[in-house]
Amino acid sequence: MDAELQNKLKKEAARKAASYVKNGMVVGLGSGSTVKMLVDELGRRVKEEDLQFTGVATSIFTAQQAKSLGIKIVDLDMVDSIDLTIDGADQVDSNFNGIKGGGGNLLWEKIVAINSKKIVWVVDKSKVVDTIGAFPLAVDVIPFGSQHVMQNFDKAGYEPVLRLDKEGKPFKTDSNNLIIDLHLHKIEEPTQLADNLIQTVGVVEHGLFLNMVSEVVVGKEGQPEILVNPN
Ligand code: ABF
Repeated sequence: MDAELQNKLKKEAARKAASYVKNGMVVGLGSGSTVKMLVDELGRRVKEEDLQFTGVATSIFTAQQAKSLGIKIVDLDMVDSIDLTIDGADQVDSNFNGIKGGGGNLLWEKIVAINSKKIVWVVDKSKVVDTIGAFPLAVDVIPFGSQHVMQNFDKAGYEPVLRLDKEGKPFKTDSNNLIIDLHLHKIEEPTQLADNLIQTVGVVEHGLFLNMVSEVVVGKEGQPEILVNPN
């Protein structure tokens, strides 16, 4: 899919999801380029429709973007719960299992997600797959002892790669952690893998979001398609 079409489909999904936000809501705002379009649309609604809601951001970038558009942003610990979280995803399968973390924000994204009553993902159709795994699986690890975690993953056959930033230095998350990307190609047993990863000492969180999402808004030619999780 060419970049222009992909952006068009992302924007349509983002616009559709933005319509879910109502006055008075506490809304989790995800990360990534699709959510960037969502936040732009919410900012337009704040300005033109006087939409009033409270945002909880899943990244420093999202918080800064939202504030610059006049959206009220508070820390997660300032709210009892989140009514609706809208986030992006790198892949999602028919069991509503997803891979997130391509942007390195999976830790805050998952913390916000587990404190949300409803989770909606906005994706373009290229993200919807039969089996997740072709997209590298991000794992958030603390720097202390991370080389030993890498060796552990290597022995397990996960093909780990330490994520680097644009200057070739180890990428740092908003919590100053590191990201190890696993190249698994196909993840047939995501629950087992998630258990293995989270039990690895030094791992803070991983990018498997299993059966957490309530709805997926899929940008495709014509109207966006809404996939509703029956579970
Ligand atoms: C974020 O959105 C990440 O979890 C995920 O990697 C990213 C997808 O980005 P994009 O919308 O740019 O494809 O939530």
